[in-house]
Amino acid sequence: MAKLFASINQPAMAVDAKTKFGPNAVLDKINPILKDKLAREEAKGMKSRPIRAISVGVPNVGKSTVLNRLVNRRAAQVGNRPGVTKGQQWLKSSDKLELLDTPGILWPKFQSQEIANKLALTGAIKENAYSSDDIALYALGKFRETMPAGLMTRYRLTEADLSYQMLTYY
Ligand SMILES: Nc1nc2c(ncn2[C@@H]2O[C@H](COP(=O)(O)OP(=O)(O)O)[C@@H](O)[C@H]2O)c(=O)[nH]1
Ligand SMILES: [Mg+2]
Repeated sequence: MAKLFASINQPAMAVDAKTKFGPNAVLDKINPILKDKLAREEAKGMKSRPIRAISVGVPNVGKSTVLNRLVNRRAAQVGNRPGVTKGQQWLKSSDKLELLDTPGILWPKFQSQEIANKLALTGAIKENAYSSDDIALYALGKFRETMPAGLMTRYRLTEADLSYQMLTYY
């Protein structure tokens, strides 16, 4: 992922929201990007204002969790389903950084069934918008292909179970 962003010249940092990281790490990343703008404002004698940043992304990827980490409290509501964040609120991370949590966004039409399946699987789409049987079969097929060992451990399956030809999924 870091390579992908580097290849399009997009500053990026990978974080695990479950372990500690703070506003300074983020500000270290943002400040060089805004350097010219901040210098212009200072030259005009404007007093320095906090940087305001918003979270953008598909539902249920951890936006609110990252923001809570940055404000060091549970200000933004978190949940393992899409649509937990409703409305919008500015959160104070430090004197230098304010953050806006937003509900996730999805584009109006998915390019393929594969993309729709993956979004459903990661919990980005509301459960009543798809058939959970179809998505479960899709997941089973996918995991059988990409991580059979993990699948066997998690569901206590044998090799024979995995090679069982019952799956027709689309
Ligand atoms: N393991 C792990 N789980 C996370 C991480 N960030 C968020 N989660 C979990 O993912 C789910 C969705 O998080 P949330 O912040 O509500 O996502 P949002 O819809 O993008 O705001 C919650 O159950 C979080 O506890 C992370 O970095 N690691
Ligand atoms: Mg949220």
